[in-house]
Amino acid sequence: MDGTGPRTTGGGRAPLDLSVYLITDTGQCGAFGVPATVAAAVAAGVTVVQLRDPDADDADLVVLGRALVAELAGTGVPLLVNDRVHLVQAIGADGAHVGQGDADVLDARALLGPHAYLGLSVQTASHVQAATALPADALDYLGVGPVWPTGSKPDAAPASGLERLRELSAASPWPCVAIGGITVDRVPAVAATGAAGVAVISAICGQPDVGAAALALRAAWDGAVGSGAAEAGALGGHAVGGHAVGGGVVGAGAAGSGPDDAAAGPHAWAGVPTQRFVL
Ligand code: TZP
Ligand code: MG
Repeated sequence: MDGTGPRTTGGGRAPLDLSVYLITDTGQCGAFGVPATVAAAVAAGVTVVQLRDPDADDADLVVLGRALVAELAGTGVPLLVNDRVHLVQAIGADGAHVGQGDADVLDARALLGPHAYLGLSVQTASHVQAATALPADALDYLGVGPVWPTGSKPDAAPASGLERLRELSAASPWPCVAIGGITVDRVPAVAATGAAGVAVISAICGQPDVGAAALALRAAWDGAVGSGAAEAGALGGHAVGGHAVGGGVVGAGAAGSGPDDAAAGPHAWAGVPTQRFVL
């Protein structure tokens, strides 16, 4: 490492750019479809995609996941699989995201190996505390929420609000992505808590113009964290707030983020301009 590239976490994983994180919902994507939604959203600046379809059986999820892998090829945007850690390899995804009631984190990490990403949902301070007892490189990030009520997950925990998000983000040695009821208007309040990004379903899936919806989230996040809006014009295309969009991106890692930086303070990754390369 020469000090200029992205910092790495355990297993040599480059830190994730969690800033605008799309979770797919096959029903909400409707006739437009999940792959087209992902393509439009990523072209507009989404930085992580999570494949989530609790109703699909394993075989159908693998087919859909492979379609997303093909859609994301060359973009540098990672695909994570919700819950079903055992399908990550068959799909060719980059990792998984598990909830409190899903696979044990260490079992999931053992199945995934050291190079895949792994995120964990938390709702309470004791969830964060339990996670911090794990080896730091077992996880890459925490998902915190629902922050606001959500219609997208019928069995979601009660909404816990911005103060809880602030508290858990501060307590977490990993970057935290906020989830649940997040709209464009709520992005600045989320960014002010020290969270590393916003994870959404309904703010993108099923929107009349998926690309415009994702672009609005991208612009809201970049505006809120002040990540070099002035230099965006120099990147060409539909550059928004320092993130080049409208084309593929590679090298989605953010400098100085993740567990390695815990000593620098709980918010070492917040607002750090993302290192991205336009294809
Ligand atoms: N986990 C906690 S809330 C939620 C999940 C999967 C759903 C978020 O969906 P939306 O539509 O962005 O509120
Ligand atoms: Mg789950």
